[in-house]
Amino acid sequence: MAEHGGVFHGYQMSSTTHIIASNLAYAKTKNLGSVPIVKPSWITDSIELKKLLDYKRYLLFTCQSAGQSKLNFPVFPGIQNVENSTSKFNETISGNFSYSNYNSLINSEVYDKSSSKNNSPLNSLVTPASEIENNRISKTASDPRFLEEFYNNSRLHLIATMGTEFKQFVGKLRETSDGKFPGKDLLLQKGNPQSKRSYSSVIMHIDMDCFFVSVGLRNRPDLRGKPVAVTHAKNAQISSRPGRSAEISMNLERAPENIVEKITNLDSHSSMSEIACCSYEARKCGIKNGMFLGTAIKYCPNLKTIQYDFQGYKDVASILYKSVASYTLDIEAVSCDEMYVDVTKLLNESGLSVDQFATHLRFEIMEKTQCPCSTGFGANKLQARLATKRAKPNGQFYLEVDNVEAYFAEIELADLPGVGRATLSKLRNLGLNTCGDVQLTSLTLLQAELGQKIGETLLEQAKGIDRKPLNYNYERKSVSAEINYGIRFKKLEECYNFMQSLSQEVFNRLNDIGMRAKCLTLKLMVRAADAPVETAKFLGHGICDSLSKSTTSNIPIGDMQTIFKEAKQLYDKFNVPFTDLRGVGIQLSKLEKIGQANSVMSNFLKQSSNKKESRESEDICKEKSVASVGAQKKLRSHKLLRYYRLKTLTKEFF
Ligand code: DCP
Ligand code: MG
Ligand code: MG
Repeated sequence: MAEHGGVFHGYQMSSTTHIIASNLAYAKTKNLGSVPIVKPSWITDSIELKKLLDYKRYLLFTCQSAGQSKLNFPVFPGIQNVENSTSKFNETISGNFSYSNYNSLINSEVYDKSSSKNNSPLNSLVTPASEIENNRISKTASDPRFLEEFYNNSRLHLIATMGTEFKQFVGKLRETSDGKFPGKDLLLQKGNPQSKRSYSSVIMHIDMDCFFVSVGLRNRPDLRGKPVAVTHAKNAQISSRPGRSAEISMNLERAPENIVEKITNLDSHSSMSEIACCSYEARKCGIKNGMFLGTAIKYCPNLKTIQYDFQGYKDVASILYKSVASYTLDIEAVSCDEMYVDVTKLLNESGLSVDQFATHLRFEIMEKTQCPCSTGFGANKLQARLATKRAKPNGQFYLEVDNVEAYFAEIELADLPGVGRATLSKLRNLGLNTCGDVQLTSLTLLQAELGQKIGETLLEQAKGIDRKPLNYNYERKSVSAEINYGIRFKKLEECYNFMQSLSQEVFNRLNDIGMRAKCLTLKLMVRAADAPVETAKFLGHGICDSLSKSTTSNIPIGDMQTIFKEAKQLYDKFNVPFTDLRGVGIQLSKLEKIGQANSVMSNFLKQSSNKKESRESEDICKEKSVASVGAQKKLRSHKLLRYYRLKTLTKEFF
C-alpha cells in the first residue's frame, strides 16, 4: 500500500481517511467516528487493478456509506484498554505513543490477516499493523515531516531525552541550591543525631521496579500481580512478510548466542514488536525487557499488554528526582528511573541506619507515585548497583564491607557493567563465568587475554572494587541525531533533503545547549550485500554494515548549512547507493561552549589568516578502505565487517 502512495496510520488521526477491517463488532463502530470502515480487499484489488477503486463497494457495513447522513458518534472518547478488547481482529495495535500528544490518540489499527494469507502476491504490500515498530506512522524518510513524527513517537528517543534532562536538572539544582533540604530537615527531627553514625562511604543506587509497567498499573489496579508487558502490539501473531524468514535465518547463522536466544522462538508469524518493560510476574515465566512479543507469548500465553504512558513516566521520574533532591544533591543521574546518591553525610548527620533511611525513602516514593522502587547500598557505585539486584523487586539491600567478596563471587560476569559481548566470550573461553572464577584467576592471565587495562579493571570489579567517583557535573560530550527506521530513498534528492532535515535537528540540539562542535561524524547503515531488500521489521534497518566517517575543523561548526555541507561531502565520499541506505546519523563532538568557541576562533583567525585547516579522519580503521565500490566489495569479505554486522544486529535486537 505504501509503495502505491497509500499512507498507513498507526492510530486513527484527524487525517485518517479510511479504517481497514475484515471483521468488527458493530457496537465498536461508535468509537470510530464517521470514517468509513472498509474491507482489506479494497486495497488489494486497487493495487491489482492499478487504480484507486471506489471504496463504497467495499464497506464492511453496508449501511455505512459516504453519502448517507450519519449519526454524530463521538470520536475518540478516551484511551481504550487493549487487553479488554473483545475485538476479533487478527491484528490490532493500540496504545498511545506520541509523547507530545499523548492523550489525543486511540487505538484503531486493524489488519486482515486472512486476506494476506491467500495466494495473491499483492497481499505482501499490505502492512500488518503489528509490524509497525513503535506504532509509528508508515511514512518513510522521504517525507519532509518524517523526522518530526519519528521523534514524537520514538520510545528510545524519549528515554534518552529524559535521561539527559534529569542529568541537566540535577546540574541546575546543584548550581542554584540555597543549601536547604526539607527532606533532610524532617529526617533530622525523626532520626537520632545523638547516635552519631560514622559510615566512611555509603553510596545508594535507587531504581524504579519495572518502571513502565508500574506507571501503567496506576490506572489498571486490576492487573496488579499478573504478567503484564508494555508494548505496542496486542497480538503476538502477525501475517508473514516477505524477506522475514530469510532475515531470521541469516541472523541465526551469524548471531552470537544472546541474539539467538532472542530470535530462536520466532517464526514467520511472530510479532517482532518489542516489549519495553514487563512485570516481575511476567519475568518469572522467562520474559525479559526487550523481548519480542511473539517470543514472550510463547513463554506466557496469559501475558497482558498495556499501553505506553509517556506523560506518566515523566511525572513519576520527576517526583523520584525531586524527592531524593530534598535530602541531598550529591546525585549522579543515570536515567529516568535510576540514580546514584552519596548518602554518607546524610546518614552520619541524621544518625539513621542505612536500613532506616532506605525504608523511609522507599515509603515516601511509593506514597507519592504508587510505584515501587528498590535501593542497593555499598561502599561504591559498583557495589550499590549490584546490591540493587538482590533488593529487587520492591526491596532494599546493604552490602556491608565484610560480605563484599563473598557476595561478588556469586555474580555472573555478564552482570558487571562494561563487560561487553567480546570480553564475555573471551572469558567464557577461559572457563570463567562468575566473579568468583575471576577472583581466583591471576592478573597476568587476565591481562594477557584482555589487555593491561581491562584485565586489571576486571579483577578489581570481580572483587567489588570501583574507583570511579560519582559524577556530579554532567558534561555533554557529543550531540547527535541518528535514524535507522524508515530510511528508504528512491531518489538522491530525497536523501539530501533528509540529510538537510537531520542537519537542522542536530544543529537545534547543539544550539539548545549553547555549544559549537569541531568534529562531525556521518554514520551510515547500509544494507548488507546478501541481506534481503525487505526487512523483517517493517521499514526497519535489517542486516546492515555500519560505516562512519569524520571530519574535524579548527573552526567550530555553528550553523546548519555547514553541518549539511560537511555531512553531504562525507556522504558523497562513501560512494554507496542511496537505495541501500537503512540508517543515517550525524554526530557532533569535540564540543565547546559558544563563548569559548568564539575566543578560540578569533585566536585561530589571527594566527592563520582565514586559512581553514580541515582534516578528515577515519575513525574506524575499517572505513579507510571504503573509498570505492571495488574496495568495498573486498571489505565485505573481511572479518571485521562481520563483526560490525553483528554489532548492527545487536543494536536492532536489543
Ligand atoms: N526501557 C526501554 N527500552 C530499553 C530499556 C529501558 O523501553 N531498551 C524503558 C522501560 C523500562 C525503563 O526504561 O521500564 C527503565 O529501565 P530499567 O532497566 O530500569 O528496567 P525496569 O525498570 O523495567 O525493570 P527493573 O525493575 O529491572 O529496573
Ligand atoms: Mg528500573
Ligand atoms: Mg533503570
